[in-house]
Amino acid sequence: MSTPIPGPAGWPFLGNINDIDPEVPVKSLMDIADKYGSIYSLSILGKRRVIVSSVELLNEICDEKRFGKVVTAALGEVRNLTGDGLFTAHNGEHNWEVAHRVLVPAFGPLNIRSMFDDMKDIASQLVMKWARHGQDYKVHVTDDFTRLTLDTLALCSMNYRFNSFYAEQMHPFVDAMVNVLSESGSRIRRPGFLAALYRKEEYQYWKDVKYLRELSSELVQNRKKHPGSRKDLLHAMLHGKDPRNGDSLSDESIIDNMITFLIAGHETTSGLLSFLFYYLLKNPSAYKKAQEEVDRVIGDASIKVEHLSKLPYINAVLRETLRLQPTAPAFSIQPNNEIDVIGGEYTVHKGQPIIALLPKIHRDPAVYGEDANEFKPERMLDENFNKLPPNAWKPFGNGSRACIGRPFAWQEAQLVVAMLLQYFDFTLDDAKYDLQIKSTLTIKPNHFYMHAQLRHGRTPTQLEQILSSDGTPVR
Ligand code: FDE
Repeated sequence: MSTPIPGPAGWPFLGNINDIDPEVPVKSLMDIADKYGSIYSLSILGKRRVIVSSVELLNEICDEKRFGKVVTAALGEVRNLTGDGLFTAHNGEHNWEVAHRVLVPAFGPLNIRSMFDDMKDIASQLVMKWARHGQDYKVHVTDDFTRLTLDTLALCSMNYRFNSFYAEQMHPFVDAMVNVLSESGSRIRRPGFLAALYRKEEYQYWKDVKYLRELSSELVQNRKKHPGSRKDLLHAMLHGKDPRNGDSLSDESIIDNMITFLIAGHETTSGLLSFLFYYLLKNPSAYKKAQEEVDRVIGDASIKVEHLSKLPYINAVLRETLRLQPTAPAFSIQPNNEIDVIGGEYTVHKGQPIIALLPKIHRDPAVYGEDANEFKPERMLDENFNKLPPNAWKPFGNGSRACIGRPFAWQEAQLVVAMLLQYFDFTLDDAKYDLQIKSTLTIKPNHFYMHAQLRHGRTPTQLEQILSSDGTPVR
């Protein structure tokens, strides 16, 4: 017996396109879930999709024996830029397998630990910027965190410095990347035969794709000429061999993956940091606990990698932020078989993507209770986190296609949050500000500003001395 999947009625051909606000599609998808429940379907320009919003259904579709990642919609468009790189590869593509096996160890805990000093280098630039600007300066939170995450990725993965903190404008690489990503979203909303009407957009899109690939190619060639001794991700891609068949990555594949890391790792992590500060500022008792933890564990010392494992409350704050605001808010899978049944009654077909709508799943009252919409880091402390039912918290995706950059992003976020709480007191620019969301492929707060005041009456010069010390306390 199969039950029809509910959903809003649509127009012929256009389908439900008008039910989705192109500015914040996630919000529209969440609103429709409120009306139609934990499973519904939509049709857009003739393509049908199923959207699931409960932990129970997500748990079922996380079974990789039955379901696997599908690259569709905006992510499908991003293939124009990153080809069969890790993020945009179809399940089972050969280049994915090679790159995955070569890169898993490179993203492993030991390697990530060795990136600590470079991460701290960039984090210190952020800290010094805010210190020197002083407390009257209106910090554009998402912009500065984007500078931070982009520079960190480029430095740690390929020893390239964007030096975003030394420029008023973002690096042209960022503009090109942002444009390609936002066009990837727009292109799926216009049928192919309308492309001719968007000549200007199309021209810019392909120009940006070309620029991004050329710049990346230069970086690869440059490294080949001057190999040096760095064991970063680029090194791993140039010299690593697939343990299974001895294959190496082609230059094309290296470029695909270099751009992939920048795309996958910078907006998601900068969104995470931005949301986190929003929630701390709106929840003074959580803010206080986080800061007390930092003061207790790190005190006046210059942070070291050993400190990071001793910050359970900060960890919980990071997890709780990604629960409420999973910055990659959805991932798509499809059945491995032509046909399957989920929830015991709904028929789903291969080729029809099933979207896991994470911000809804992460607020499932059956798992998180009636206060699921509230920010409560305590529920994410290890002892509670480890008791969550399987697949109740999936901000890093699922199974073999889950986020390879997770340890990287986690270490970076822990470090930055700890340093910022250690050195500054933060306030909202507008005490009445309520969260607004901006969405591209990822989500981040919109129009979010804060102020940063150095603690303990320190001067920027004193702070600089602390940062450059070897970790022994300086007052
Ligand atoms: C991936 C990922 C995912 C999945 C998607 C799908 O499924 O479609 C997710 C959900 C994610 N990721 C999320 C995230 C968050 C954060 C914060 C991050 N992420 C970060 C990062 C950093 C870096 C570097 C990265 N990231 C990377 C990456 C990659 C490469 C990928 C793909 C994988 C495969 O193999 O597929 C991902 N990431 Fe992430």
